[in-house]
Amino acid sequence: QKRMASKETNPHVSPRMNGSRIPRPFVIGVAGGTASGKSSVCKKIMEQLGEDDVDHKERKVAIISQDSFYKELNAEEKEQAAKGQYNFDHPDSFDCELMMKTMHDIVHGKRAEVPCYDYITNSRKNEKEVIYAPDVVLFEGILVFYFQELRDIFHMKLFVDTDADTRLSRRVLRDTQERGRDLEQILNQYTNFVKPAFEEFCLPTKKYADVIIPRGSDNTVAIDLIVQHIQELLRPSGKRTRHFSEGSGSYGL
Ligand code: UZR
Ligand code: MG
Repeated sequence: QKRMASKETNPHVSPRMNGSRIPRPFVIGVAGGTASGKSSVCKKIMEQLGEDDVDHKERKVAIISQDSFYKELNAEEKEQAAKGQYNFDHPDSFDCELMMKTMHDIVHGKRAEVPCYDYITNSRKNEKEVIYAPDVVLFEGILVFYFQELRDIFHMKLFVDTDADTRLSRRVLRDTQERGRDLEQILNQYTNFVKPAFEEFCLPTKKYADVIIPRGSDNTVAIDLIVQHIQELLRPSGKRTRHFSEGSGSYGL
């Protein structure tokens, strides 16, 4: 009941032709190099958004990872991937069509299914995650600002800026502990693909960010400020209420 009532007064709803209202989520893009802390920043934002008041506790926040949209590999590519010779850091390794279709459904308040990705087998799992009309969507990934069409759907763009040595050491720990890789493979992949692709495709997209977060999830001041801003934008009433325009990242006063 309460949830319905809060939806009614949310600023991010736009009138539909037939008179009913479709709630549209506030969409945040979170980019940054590998192991920069994108997921942790998203988690902290999600937790803090739910802590404000009753309305916000009931607010649905979804985190979606761009990794979910890696292309399915053929047998030859799987073999390359197992040897650390497949470039997962290149924009071509993403299934852009599926990513755009899914995100398009989500921004229009429709139910969407997001594939689940398995880093051990480098392939999609059988199960899918169902995303049903959240209020806030955090979409994180190394190249979420690379594709213009995707960039344009974000209402807010964050870039997590963490030093390369910190990122590499975290990447080594994560890939050995969680992704079943050996050190030599990780380091080869890093030098051959991860680092050059970061410099060529990810770093240049920093200029599209509205906010750059140094040190990632350690930066509680930046995260607090961002959360406060989102809460203000989403507040049903108040002088700073804004209305988001349809299907685009821009919003007017
Ligand atoms: P984050 N990645 C894998 O290691 N295996 C896969 O099957 C798919 C992706 C890596 C990818 C990229 N690259 O650097 C990283 N490689 O996941 C992006 N090599 O994820 O932003 O969480 O580090
Ligand atoms: Mg990640």
